[in-house]
Amino acid sequence: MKILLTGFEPFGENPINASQRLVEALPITLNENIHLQKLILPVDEKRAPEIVQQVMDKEKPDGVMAFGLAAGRTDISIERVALNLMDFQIPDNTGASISDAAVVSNGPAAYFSTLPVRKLLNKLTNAGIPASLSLSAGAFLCNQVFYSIMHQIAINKWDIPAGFIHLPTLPEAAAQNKKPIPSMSLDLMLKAAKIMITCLYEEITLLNNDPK
Ligand code: PCA
Repeated sequence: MKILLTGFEPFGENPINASQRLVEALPITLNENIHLQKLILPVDEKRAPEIVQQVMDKEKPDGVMAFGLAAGRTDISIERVALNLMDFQIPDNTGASISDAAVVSNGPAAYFSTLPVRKLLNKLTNAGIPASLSLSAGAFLCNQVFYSIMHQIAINKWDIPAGFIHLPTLPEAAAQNKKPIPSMSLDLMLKAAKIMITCLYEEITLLNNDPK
């Protein structure tokens, strides 16, 4: 089974992007059944959705788990909703600043994550990892990529789960931040990602064995 993982390069005032570090640090196989396809996206509102779409078209993953940094968040935030809205508070890495625009014109207002969000949350908290469900991935690149992934799956009628996870800052980045912000170690994020990917794998296996 192939699971696509995406992270983002650094952006804005964040010299390190925890999502890039996490995706890069994960192995390519989690066990003999789980193969991880890893992709680091530019913080570029034009190229990021194009790149992820091309890779999904080519690779046809069995599931997608996208990651991004949300500096200031206190825990692993499992996003529930992708909104059809771009309203940047800061420019992307090309200097583009977008307000009040749709991700996909005439697309639906929103998509729900199709990851087993409640199960992911319970598995994380049972393992002693701070986590929560989040109602908004913001209106910047993370939400845009999340929405683009969900839209592509919907229009192609692919039967695959996908969703987005926001991460706190890494301690080494928090240590350099002007204001005090919460942080989480890469080790704990790695443990969290492995738990979530395994849970997603189990969910996909369950769905594939469902006779309906
Ligand atoms: N976080 C930003 C974009 C890239 C990233 O890692 C966001 O939350 O939209």
